[in-house]
Amino acid sequence: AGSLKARLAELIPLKQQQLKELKTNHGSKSLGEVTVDMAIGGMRGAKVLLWDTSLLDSEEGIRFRGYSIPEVKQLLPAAVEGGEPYPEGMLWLLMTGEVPTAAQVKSISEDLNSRAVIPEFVEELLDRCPRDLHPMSQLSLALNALQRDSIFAKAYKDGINKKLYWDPTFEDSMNVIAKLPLVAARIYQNVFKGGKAVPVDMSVDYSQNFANMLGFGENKGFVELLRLYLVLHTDHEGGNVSAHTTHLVGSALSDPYLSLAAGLNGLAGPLHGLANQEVLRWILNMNKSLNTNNPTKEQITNYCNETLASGNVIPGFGHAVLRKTDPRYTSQREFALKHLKDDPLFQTVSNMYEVVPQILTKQGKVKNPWPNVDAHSGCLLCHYGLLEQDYYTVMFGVSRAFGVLSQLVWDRALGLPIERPKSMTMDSLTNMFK
Ligand code: FCX
Repeated sequence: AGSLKARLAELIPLKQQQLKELKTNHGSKSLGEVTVDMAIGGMRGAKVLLWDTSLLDSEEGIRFRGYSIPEVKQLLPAAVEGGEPYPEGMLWLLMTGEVPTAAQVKSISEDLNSRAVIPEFVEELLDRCPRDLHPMSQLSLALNALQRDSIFAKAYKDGINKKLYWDPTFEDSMNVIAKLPLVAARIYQNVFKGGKAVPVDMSVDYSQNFANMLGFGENKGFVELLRLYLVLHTDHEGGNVSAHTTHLVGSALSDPYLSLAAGLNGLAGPLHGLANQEVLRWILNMNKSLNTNNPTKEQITNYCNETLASGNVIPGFGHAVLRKTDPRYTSQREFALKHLKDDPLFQTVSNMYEVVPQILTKQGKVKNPWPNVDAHSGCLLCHYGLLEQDYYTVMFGVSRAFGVLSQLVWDRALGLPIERPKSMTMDSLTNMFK
């Protein structure tokens, strides 16, 4: 009693009833037309997904269960007075829609710590990966291997009643979230450091543990940054590649390990989560070519124009849905202004904020010239000494698990069906409008 799972068990019948009423009362109503452009153009704007954990407004940005980022920061329990919220609290909020108490947050930390072990064969698998296998590929590999212990897969094989699917989905999801820092830290240690494995400390929170394992546990600023980072990257409604993929693969009743691994393979694309790595690489290449660590706005402008002229995107800018500065960017900027105002890399990121939107607007085809979440995260991590860009998307992935797996639990609780949209051939479309 009082646990997250017990609360979910109470909420599920209410939500099932809400869905039933939605279907009965409004099932046949239209959400708008589907145009040929939508079928060709990556389904932009087509309202065809159910996703409860967060909702994105193109002007205002993300709301998690109805709460904006400033509200989340204010409402969720924090480790340090006036500091960053615990991601554990975010998990409670995403799963239940309710703001947890400090005691409930603590119960999540303890629950996750108790689940934080990985089998030896997965450790060996990671240890045997060549150093030049991308950290995201290693993450995905490890998740697929951890799938051996899926409780959902076993329950399905044993003939579990479909009404109970959510229970093993919840157990798997909590296990995955608990195990991710161990996997992620092992990858970091193997690829970039001496391969040191730090055990879980049962008395501390998720972020402190993850920081300990990465080798940054003593650095209180880094731990606070990690809390913020893990909160901000959790969820961005259902249509982005990692969220939609997890949901899609899960709809075939693939278990949470397989579903999340699929989602993370999408996060590893440069137009999605890998953009955080690309941003830093782009800035460092610029600095290298100009032989400075603090380029002027004019130099940045010239470098942007070169990037565009060579047929590349400026990473960290633009968005498929957002039409304003991403509040996840703004929140990281506030963190930087508070903790690392004079960092030259932050100054470059700030200067880019001043010049890039105008350049992209002038180019005339970008629908959103403003920065997204990925434009800022790398500079913060660098400030605290986590310099290895190839690793950044792994941290994004650890956080993203919180959102997409919370929704996956609800997908199974609500009995959502296998996804199967209709596709068309070019000829069939051409003939349709002859
Ligand atoms: N630099 C240069 N050109 C850009 C651009 C950018 N930052 N953003 C968009 N464009 C271009 C597109 O490539 C497209 O060109 P095309 O017509 O020649 O194909 C045109 O502008 C219209 O694209 P638009 O409708 O504005 O954007 P999309 O919805 O198609 O794509 C993304 C959105 C995010 C993929 C796009 O803005 C982009 O490539 N940005 C850079 C990569 C990035 O930062 N991704 C991270 C996004 C996010 F926050 C995340 O998922 O993590």
